[in-house]
Amino acid sequence: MEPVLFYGVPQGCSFGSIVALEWLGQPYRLCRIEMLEHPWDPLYAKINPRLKTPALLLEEGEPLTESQAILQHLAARGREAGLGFAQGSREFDRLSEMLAYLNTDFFGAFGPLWTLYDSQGMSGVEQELLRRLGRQQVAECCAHLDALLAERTWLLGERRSLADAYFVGIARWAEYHRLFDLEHDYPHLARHLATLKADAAVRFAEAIERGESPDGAGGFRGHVTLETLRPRLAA
Ligand SMILES: N[C@@H](CCC(=O)N[C@@H](CS)C(=O)NCC(=O)O)C(=O)O
Repeated sequence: MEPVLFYGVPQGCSFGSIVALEWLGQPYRLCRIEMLEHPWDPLYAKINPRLKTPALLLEEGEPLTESQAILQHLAARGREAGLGFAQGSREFDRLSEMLAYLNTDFFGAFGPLWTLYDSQGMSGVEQELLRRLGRQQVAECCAHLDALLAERTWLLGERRSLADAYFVGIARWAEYHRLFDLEHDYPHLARHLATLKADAAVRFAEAIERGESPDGAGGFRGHVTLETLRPRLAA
C-alpha cells in the first residue's frame, strides 16, 4: 500500500506534512486522528507509542514519526522535483537548519498557549501568565522570521521548500490564538502566510482538516481507517 500519513485535527502540526505530500505528487493515503477524542484507539500506539501526530506508515509497514524526520524523508523522495537535496550539500544543511528551528523554537513557543487551550480549573492569574509567556515567545520567533522574509521570497531563498510547507501549519496558530495584528506587526511573515494560503496544496489540506473530500493534485488515494490497517499493525 501507498504510504499513509496519520494527521491530527483540530489544528495539527501534521498540516505541513499533508502540504508536503501534495507538493510531492506521489501516491499516498491519509488516516484521520481526532486528537480531542480521548482515549485514542490503542492501536495507534503501534504507529507512535508517544500518541502524537504526524506519523507516516511506509510501504514496507514501518512507521516514521516526528515532523522533521517525515519532512526530510519526503524531501528525499522529491529530489527530482527540486524539493529535496543531497545529504552533505549546502541546500540540505539549510533545509535541516530551518526545519529544526521551526520544529523546536517556533513550535515550542506556542506551548503555553496550547496548555491554556487545554486548561481546566486554572485560575485567571495562571491563564494570564500562560498567555503572556506564549505571546512573548511567539513574538520573538515572528520577529526573527519576519526579518528573514524581508529579504527572501521563501524561507530558504528564491525557491519554495518543505520548510515553507511546515511553516504554514505552525504560523497559522498565531492567527488561531489571535496574538497579533500580523499584517501590521510582521508584514513580511503575513505576506508569506497569505501566499501559502493561496496555494492549492494548502487549500487542499484545509479542506481535508474540515472533513471535506477535495481532489488534490493527483497523489491522494483517499482515507483509510486505523481498523483497516489492523492486520498490518497487529503483527
Ligand atoms: N515532536 C513532534 C510533536 C508532535 C506533536 O506534539 N503533535 C501534536 C499535534 S501538533 C499531537 O499529536 N498532540 C496530541 C496530544 O498531545 O494529545 C513532531 O514534531 O512531530
